[in-house]
Amino acid sequence: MNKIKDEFIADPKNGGSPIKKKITVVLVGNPNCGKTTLLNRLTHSKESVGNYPRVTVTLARKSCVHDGLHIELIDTPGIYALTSQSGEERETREFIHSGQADIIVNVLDAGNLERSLFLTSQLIEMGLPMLFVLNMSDEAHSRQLTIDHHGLSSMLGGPVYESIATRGEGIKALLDGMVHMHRQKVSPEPVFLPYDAHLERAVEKVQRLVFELHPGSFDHNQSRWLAIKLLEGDDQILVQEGEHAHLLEMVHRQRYDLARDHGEECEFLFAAARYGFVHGMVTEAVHAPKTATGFLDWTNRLDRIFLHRFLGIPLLLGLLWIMFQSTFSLGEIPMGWIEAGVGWISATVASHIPAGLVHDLVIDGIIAGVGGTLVFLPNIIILFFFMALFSETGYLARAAFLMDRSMHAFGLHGKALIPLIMGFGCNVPAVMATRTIEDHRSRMITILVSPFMLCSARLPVFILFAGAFFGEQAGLMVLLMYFLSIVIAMVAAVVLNRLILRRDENPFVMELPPYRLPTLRAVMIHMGDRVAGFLQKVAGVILVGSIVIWYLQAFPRHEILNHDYDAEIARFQHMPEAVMYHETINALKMKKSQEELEQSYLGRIAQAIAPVFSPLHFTWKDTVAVLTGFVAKEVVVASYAVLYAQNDGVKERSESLRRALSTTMTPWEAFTFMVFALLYAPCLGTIATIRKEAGGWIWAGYSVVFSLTLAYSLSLSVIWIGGMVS
Ligand SMILES: Nc1nc2c(ncn2[C@@H]2O[C@H](COP(=O)(O)OP(=O)(O)OP(=O)(O)O)[C@@H](O)[C@H]2O)c(=O)[nH]1
Ligand SMILES: [Mg+2]
Repeated sequence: MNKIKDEFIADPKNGGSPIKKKITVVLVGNPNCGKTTLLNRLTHSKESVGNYPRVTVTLARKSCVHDGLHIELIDTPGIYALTSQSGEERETREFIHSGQADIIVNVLDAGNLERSLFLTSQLIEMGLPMLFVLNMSDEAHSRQLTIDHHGLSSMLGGPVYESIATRGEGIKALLDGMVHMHRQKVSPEPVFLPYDAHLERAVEKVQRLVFELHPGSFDHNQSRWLAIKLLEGDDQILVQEGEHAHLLEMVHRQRYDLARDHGEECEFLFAAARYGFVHGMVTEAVHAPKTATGFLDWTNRLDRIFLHRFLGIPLLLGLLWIMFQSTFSLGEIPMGWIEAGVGWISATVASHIPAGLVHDLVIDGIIAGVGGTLVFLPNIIILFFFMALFSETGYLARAAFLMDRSMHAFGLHGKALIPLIMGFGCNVPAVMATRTIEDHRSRMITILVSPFMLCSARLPVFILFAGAFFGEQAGLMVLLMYFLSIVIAMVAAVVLNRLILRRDENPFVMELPPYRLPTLRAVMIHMGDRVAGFLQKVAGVILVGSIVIWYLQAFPRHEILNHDYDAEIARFQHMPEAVMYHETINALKMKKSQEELEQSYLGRIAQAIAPVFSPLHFTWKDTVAVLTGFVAKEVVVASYAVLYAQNDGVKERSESLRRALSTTMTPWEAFTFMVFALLYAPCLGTIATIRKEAGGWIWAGYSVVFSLTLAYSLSLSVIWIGGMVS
């Protein structure tokens, strides 16, 4: 455990009595109740939020100082009950059970109290110091719900606060509450949920034995809680008590007897008692108007349009089309500015560095590579602005709902939708988001197909190629690539289902959150995350990649060329100007640099591998781009930028990469490359995540081999079809 955490200090505000210098507070609540938004407000952080359940899939630690106290806040994946089973839910449960938290903050959705309080009914039995926050109280107000805080507080045995996390309201009071609870060492009022006589008797019996087996370890509250957990069949607690065979046998017998007497499994009996408790509490503390009003009404009305049986899918397609078209066309303008800016920097720097190695490294290596990638920043910003809007308004959950049935047709679990959609951003969080899928086989399929989703790192490749080869249709081509990525993912799922994994049919209901107006802050956080990630890569892997590629193609220097180009160029330069004078000199220079490139390290490596790709009509430069893309897909464009900067015999900066590219390939060849770039092996980051999440290199290796095979065979079919039709 943390060293500082266990240090005690004399508290000046409390007569010098010793308190911990640092406390750990955990935020626990249902999915989508606003825990992460609250954490961001409490600690001024920028963790991802979204208006759909299960955005957070792993613990996040942030800290703040309030009133002289160091508070470490832990954000957890949302859970509906402490008995939840999926990977990310287990993480929350294990953290709560680990006893690392000094205070639990139970975040409740004020507009949905009855559902939120089921988890609360399990938490309060643990007898840990706890605060309750009625978040989203703006929505409760707009629905004209009145909540009796005092009543709720006395029923729950802890203080109840109110907050609107999106607006930062109620944050200070909540922090004050944590500090107060810690300083005053407020211990919670024990809350006993009333179970019926049968259940109580079983609890008492088990509790007595727990007491005997752990003498002096537990107080009454804790032993009761343990007994209830054992009877509820909590697997974690059962494993923990595994060595006490006698206890397990008694638990088993009690569960059996209860199930036989009541005709229902024991966990359902406890759940029914909890629902009863919660329902009673809500009836007492919450007063609602007779008819549904306000935003729920709006949600219903909007859903009638967006989830319409016939209109739903065309609307989804229309919205996606608008998104990609804007990404492309709106992006053009700022792209031009960045291009001009990079050109200016390049020219200015060039004029200050004398010709030579350093000059070439800076101009042809660093500026060409980094600048060539940076121009796609506006596209990334626009795409993520739309993604943030979809996610924050709640439309993303509708998109998932609309596609749900089709997903099942391809043998994918309904829960796979959100990870796949997240894959449009980055495959790494997408693979992590598969934690929400309990079933191992379904999860593995989703992990293996999610790298096919067109991530933002691959987007620059398609924008570059679409712009270079498909003119007016560029936006449509990019959209086509997105569709292709979805179709391939689906087909791959079917193949995987057949190949290695048996088909699984777990029922799944998509939860639809109410529509919410996105706040500027949330949209900014969502976009900021991606933009920062992109810029980090530009400053990191792309910078290094550009230098390495430049080095490999600039060395070894002064190899003997097949032809003495310099002499020939000099001869031409001394001749009187003829009509073809400039063209001839340029052509000679071009040939020279081409030959130099071919003799460079890079040229040799690429030529050694090129035969593998020659059936796809890839030149050795395309091969280089593909190879470097293994590290990170953004590097593909940077590679082209560096390669073509060098090949630009006369170093005419005005020749944009697009134009240079369009002279070396036919549109069919370009499309073949696009298909290959879309599908071939995930980047290193994704491979590492697959290994971690799937639990072994085998799966990571499988993913690489599977995607390479698919990429190659599909690209081969494309070039073959291209050859037939053109
Ligand atoms: N109207 C309103 N919306 C809120 C409030 N707090 C959060 N939200 C919105 O609710 C949605 C869910 O917020 P998150 O913070 O991602 O919820 P979470 O509890 O972390 O969800 P998971 O990580 O999925 O468990 C987002 O769209 C937020 O902008 C609030 O007080 N009022
Ligand atoms: Mg969250």
